[in-house]
Amino acid sequence: MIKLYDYPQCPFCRKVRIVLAEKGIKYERIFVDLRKKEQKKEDFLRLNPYGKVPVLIDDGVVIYESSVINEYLDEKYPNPPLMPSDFAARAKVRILVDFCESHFFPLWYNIYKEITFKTEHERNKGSIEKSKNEIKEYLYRLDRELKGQEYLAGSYSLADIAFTPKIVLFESLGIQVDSELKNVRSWVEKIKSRSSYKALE
Ligand SMILES: N[C@@H](CCC(=O)N[C@@H](CS)C(=O)NCC(=O)O)C(=O)O
Repeated sequence: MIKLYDYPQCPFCRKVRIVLAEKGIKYERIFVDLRKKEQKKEDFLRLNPYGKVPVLIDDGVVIYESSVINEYLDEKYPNPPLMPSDFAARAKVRILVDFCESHFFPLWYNIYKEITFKTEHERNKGSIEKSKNEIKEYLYRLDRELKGQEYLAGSYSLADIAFTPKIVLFESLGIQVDSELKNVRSWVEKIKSRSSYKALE
């Protein structure tokens, strides 16, 4: 059976759990206690030299990096497909996944860490506001990407899945989606209504 080395609240582990849920794949979930630095122990570093979750083991093959894991799962377990078949559309999904992880995530994480790890008094409010404003610009970009379609690549894909663990915390992080961003608003609702959304737990 597939093994997933996992930490429940990790947004990267959540991405992988959503793919496993979408594909109905059964797997064993192995809790890695990040607070106890279990990810930096020798045994774990042999699986992932970066010392980070998620790590997936399938048929003895060890894979790390959530976006790589998700593409592996989609190729090995193609039903339902989470990538379009057309080459150009596949490239577009990868652009959006990269946009999510390399550009959107750092802003989101800046807000997350300020709110999660600091007291109200310690928080850098200016930095939170700056990240929120930049995220707002990115949400306008997503709204344009979504124009005329239900999901980022037309049909549901790894691009939507990359954003899902960030979306789930919008409310608690105080990230608002402007009312004029109708495409983003209905996309968020569609994502939340999928049964795989429960895999975030
Ligand atoms: N680029 C990696 C990032 C994974 C990552 O940052 N995981 C965090 C938890 S959310 C982690 O394991 N942090 C522990 C550490 O850096 O020591 C991926 O996509 O899988």
